[in-house]
Amino acid sequence: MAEQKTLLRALAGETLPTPPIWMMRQAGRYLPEYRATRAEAGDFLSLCYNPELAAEVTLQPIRRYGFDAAILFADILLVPQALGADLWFVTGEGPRLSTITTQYEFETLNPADAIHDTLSPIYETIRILTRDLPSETALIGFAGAPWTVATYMIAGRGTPDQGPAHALKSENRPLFEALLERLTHATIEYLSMQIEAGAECVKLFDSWAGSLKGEDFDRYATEPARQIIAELKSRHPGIPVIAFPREAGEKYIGFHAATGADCVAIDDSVTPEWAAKHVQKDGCVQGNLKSSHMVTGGQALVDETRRIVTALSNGPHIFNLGHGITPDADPENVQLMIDTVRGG
Ligand code: 1CP
Repeated sequence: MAEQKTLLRALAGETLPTPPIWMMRQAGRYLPEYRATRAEAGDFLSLCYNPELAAEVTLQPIRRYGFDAAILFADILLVPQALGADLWFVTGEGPRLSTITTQYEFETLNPADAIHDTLSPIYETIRILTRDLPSETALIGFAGAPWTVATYMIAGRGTPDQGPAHALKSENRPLFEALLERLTHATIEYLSMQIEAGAECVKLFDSWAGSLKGEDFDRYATEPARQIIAELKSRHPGIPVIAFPREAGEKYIGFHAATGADCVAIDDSVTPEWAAKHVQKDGCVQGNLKSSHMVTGGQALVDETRRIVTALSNGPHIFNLGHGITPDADPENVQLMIDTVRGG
C-alpha cells in the first residue's frame, strides 16, 4: 500500500522512529555502475532520453543501498530544451545552452504545453520504474524551479553568482518575468505528466534561490513555487511536494506555509537545530548532511549524521545531504551514513 512507504508517511507529517533516507544525485558518477551505463549510452543527454537505461541508473543506488526513495534520472535543463533552446554538455565543464536575453529570442520558444513531444521518454522512464522499483521504495519526480532554470537559459551556462539573470531582471524586467512565467507553466505541465506516469511525490529544485534577496526572493522563488504547487495539488489532490530553495537562510522560515510545500529541503549552511526550531514546526524537513562527508568519511561523518537525526527527531524528517553527492565520494561512506541513520 502506497501509504505505508516511509517517505510518504514523513511527507504526510508523521514523525517516524527512523527517518526515511535518500540522497541528492544518488545515481551519479561516484558509482562505477553509473559510469558503465553512461558509457553504454554514449553521453549524458542520450542517457536521460533512453528510458531503459535511465530507469537502470535510477535503480542502481536502490539495489546497492536500499534507499527509501528513488529519484527519476533526468535533468532540470531538459525543460529549456523542450521549450526549444539548444542544450549540450561540455565534458569536464558542464551544460551549455543557447541564450534567451532578447524579446526576439524569447519569441522563438515553444509554448509551455508543447514540451511533451521532447519529454515523453522521461514519462516512459517513470512508467518502467513504477513496474521495477521495490514495493517499499517511493518514486520522486522533479523539475528545476523557474528562477534556477532561467539563470541557465539567460547565461547559457552555470554561473557562480547568476550575474546575467540578475542583469536581465534589472534591465528588462518584463522580459525576465515573461520567461519566468513561461517556465512556471512548463514546469506545471511537466510535473503533472510525471505524476500521471507514476511519480508519487515531486521535488522542485531552486538551487540558486539564495542569490535572490528580500522582495526578489518572494516574487521569483516563493511565488512561482506557490503557483506550481497550487496547480499540481488541484490537478492531483494529495500529491506531496518537496521544495528546495537552496541557501534561502532566514527565508526558509515560513516557506511551507507561503508555498503549500509538504516538505522544505534545507542545505548545509543552516544547522539542524535551527531548522528543528524554525522550519520543522510547519512540516517535514529534509536534509542536511554536508556532501563533503561522503568524501572524507570516518567518525566525523558518524557524529554529524547522528547530530542531524537527533536534532530533527521530534518532527517529520527525511534524511538527505544538503546538496548533491560529488563524483569524488567514496561509495563506502554512503553505506556508513545509511548504517548510522538506521542503526543509531
Ligand atoms: O557527467 C554526467 O554524468 C552528468 C552529471 C549530471 C547528473 C548525474 C548532470 C549534469 N545532471 C545529472 C542528473 C541530475 N540532475 C538529477 C538526477 C537524479 C539524482 O539526483 O540522482 C537531478 C535531480 C539533477 C538536478 C539538477 N541539474 C540541478 C538541481 C540540483 C542541484 O544539484 O543543484 C541542477 C542545477 C542541474 C544542472 C546540471 N546538470 C548537470 C550538471 C553538472 C549541472 C550543474 C551545472 C552547473 O551549475 O554548473
